[in-house]
Amino acid sequence: MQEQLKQLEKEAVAKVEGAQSLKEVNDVRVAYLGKKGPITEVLRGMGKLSAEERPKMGALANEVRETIAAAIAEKNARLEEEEVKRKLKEQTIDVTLPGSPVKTGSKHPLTIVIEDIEDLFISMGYSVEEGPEVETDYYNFEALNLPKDHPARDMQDSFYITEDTLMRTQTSPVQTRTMEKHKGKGPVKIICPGKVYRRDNDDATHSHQFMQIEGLCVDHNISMSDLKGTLETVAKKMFGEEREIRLRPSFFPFTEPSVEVDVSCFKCGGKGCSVCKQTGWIEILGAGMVHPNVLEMAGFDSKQYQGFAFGMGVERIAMLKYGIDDIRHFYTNDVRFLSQFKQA
Ligand code: 2NL
Repeated sequence: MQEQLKQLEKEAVAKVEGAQSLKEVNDVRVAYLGKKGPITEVLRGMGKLSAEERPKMGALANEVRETIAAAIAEKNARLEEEEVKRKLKEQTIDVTLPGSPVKTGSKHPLTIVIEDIEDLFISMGYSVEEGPEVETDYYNFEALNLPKDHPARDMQDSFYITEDTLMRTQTSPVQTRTMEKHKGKGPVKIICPGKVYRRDNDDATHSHQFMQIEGLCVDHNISMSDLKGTLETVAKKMFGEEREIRLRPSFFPFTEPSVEVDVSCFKCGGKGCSVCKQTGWIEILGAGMVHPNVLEMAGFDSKQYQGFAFGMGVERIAMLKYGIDDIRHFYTNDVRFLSQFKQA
């Protein structure tokens, strides 16, 4: 019996030593130390032993059990340590490697131009105003000195909702609405960016829907020189500090006098090139002194108050600034186009 127990101990310890994994060690434990294991089996035969031999054999059996258990504990500890070492090696992270880039979107070029102009005017004490895109005939035309049957309405044909409501053709109605709210008291200093609509045949430079920014400044003693100084600041901000502006006489029903504003060519500096069509100048916006009729209809005394106003097409500015050749690029949402306008 003693021999048997010693033999079992040898066998079990050898198997523990040879085990390759925690699971194999556990299998050995179950096989040798379990209730149905060979040691228990041997001890069942103890009944045949004498009274002196029985406790000796019991003590030996316990010793064998403990030896096997100790071998198992030691092996487990070694296997676990090896496992940790293996994992550490396998999962090493090189913290000096560059991170994977995060893809960020970018602003729409029209948004960039609008925000640049907004920032500039806010810095000069203006506020940004918005208003409805579906307008009444009154605010879109009448209040801007364009009475029914005025020939200048032909150039601004629109999409009509009813006889009297239409998609606005300019953002000026926001300005007349804002002037009304001031109840004849200046100053009014606002810019109005937004979508406008025209009945037009779309091509590379025309769209039935586009964006406009209009500006309005109404106060005492406002003159053409205020207009010129302000627009020169705009031109320099948008096209570079070296730019100059030039005013040419023009006509708008809502301003008198009216001007067309050119900026010296940012490509050739004014010598003449393909961008400025050899003239050295590029037209960027229309402007003028607010017509007295417009001031009066909005509740201002035109003897006490004067104002200047201007309007520009945002697409046109963006096309010039970024060298875009087709207005339709702005609306077709091609990421290859849009991703080119990342701001610094
Ligand atoms: C252009 C010309 C212009 C205005 C817009 C305006 C607004 C009020 C009163 C007077 Cl409330 N004028 N706006 C003035 C002159 C020109 O736009 O070519 N736009 C694309």
